[in-house]
Amino acid sequence: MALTVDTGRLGLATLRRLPEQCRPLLRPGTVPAGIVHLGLGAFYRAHQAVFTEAAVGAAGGDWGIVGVAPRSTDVVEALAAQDALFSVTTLAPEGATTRVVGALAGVRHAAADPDAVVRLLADPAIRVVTLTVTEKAYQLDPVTATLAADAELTADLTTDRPPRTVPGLLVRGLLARAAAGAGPLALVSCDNLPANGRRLRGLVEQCLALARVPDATLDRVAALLTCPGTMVDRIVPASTDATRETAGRALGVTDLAAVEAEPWSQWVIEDDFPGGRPAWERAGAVLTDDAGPWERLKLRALNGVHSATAYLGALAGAETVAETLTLPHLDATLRRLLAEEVAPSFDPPPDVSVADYGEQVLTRFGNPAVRHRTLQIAMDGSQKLPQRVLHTVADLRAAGRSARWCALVVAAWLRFLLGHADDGRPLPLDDPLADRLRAALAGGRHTPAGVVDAVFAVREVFPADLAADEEFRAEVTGWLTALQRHGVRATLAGAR
Ligand code: CS2
Repeated sequence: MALTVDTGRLGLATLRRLPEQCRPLLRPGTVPAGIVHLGLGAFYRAHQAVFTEAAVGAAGGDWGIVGVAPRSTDVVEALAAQDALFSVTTLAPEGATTRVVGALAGVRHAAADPDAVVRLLADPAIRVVTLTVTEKAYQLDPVTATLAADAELTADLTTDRPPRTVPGLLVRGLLARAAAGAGPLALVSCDNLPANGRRLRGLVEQCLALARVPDATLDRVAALLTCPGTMVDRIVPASTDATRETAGRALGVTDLAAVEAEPWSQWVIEDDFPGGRPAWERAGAVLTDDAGPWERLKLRALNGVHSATAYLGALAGAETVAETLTLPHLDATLRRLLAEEVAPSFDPPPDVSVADYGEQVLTRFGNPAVRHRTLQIAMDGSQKLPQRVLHTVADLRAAGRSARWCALVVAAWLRFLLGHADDGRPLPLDDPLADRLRAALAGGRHTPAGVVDAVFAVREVFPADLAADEEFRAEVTGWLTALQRHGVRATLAGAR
């Protein structure tokens, strides 16, 4: 689709033409690089890049960011053509505002030149490496967090070829850094994984073991590294032509790397940075000793409810989250999920009320200006459901409580896996375990009990004790029966 604005391209040369309120806080090229970021998706550009720009703008420091795209070429090409500048449009219900962000000091495409990325990770000027690569890129079993390396990662770790996977790049970079004596590094996962810092350290250790690295080298790498945990939060739908058009209108120049996001933005970071860090607290981030309670709050009360909304909405034929929230009775169902199950399942951070947080979440989901597609959130369910819903179930069941509303979410996912919405339209299954899940369901009669039996046997998603929990199975089977017979609307109307 042709863009309506054709008055030039965003870049250093056109900065002065931007309306004053749209200009970046930093000018790329003026802040030396101190951070490497892996994963240049929309979420990163609207979240950590914005925090870091504000922190450096307020407090200074050599914390320019070199952004590395592990796979996608489009974003690197767009950013390279724009001197690493891009805009973020904030979608408040009352109107949109667009601003250019100048946090990136440069961009690289890992697939085009993996060795350059390895050298960068070994560069003493780089003291922080952050990651937003999505859950599946870690190649860890979602339940046990043990390494489930595919053929590409195995080849990265056991041969000399240039690395092609994210863990492969990291490990090669860390080995090069240890060999160069380049000083300590904080490796920071900003993905929605439980205990993401510990998982990332576990990933690195398991990869080094698979690579048969000698003990002395293992010790040197371990001594280099901290892996602070984080909680990251901002709703950032995938960019579309409409995103780029809105940005183009506001800026007066074309921005092919434009992103859009809701107004809310939160970042909680464990303060463990041996080589220093930007003054992120000056940008509103919370620095803490333990991000665990924040992470549980966010994964269970936001992401769990997001997945619930996405599966129920997709089955009911709703295109976006905001549209799903207008389904009769959905709101009441999500409130009961939050109050009766999510809230009692864990201890929240001090002075935080899960009830208030849940209300904010529902208001955020209802923001009509944000067009977040249910099918985008429905992706990769096998990687998401454990920490978003099944950990809540495990904690409730261990305390002798029922997990009825969580069972509805699981049932909605199972029905989604069967591949058809309530009106018969096909639903795509985009999941790294798609083949396993399809095979589990193949051939069987799709009775509710048969579907539960088949999918509960997938150990990467359902741990054995949960799969053996008869009461929980019965709840899921009951909801799935209702969903299959009557559809989402009638099931919600009759939900007690
Ligand atoms: C969403 C998240 O796509 C998804 O699975 O639940 O990306 C969500 O929008 C963010 O975590 C919000 O911080």
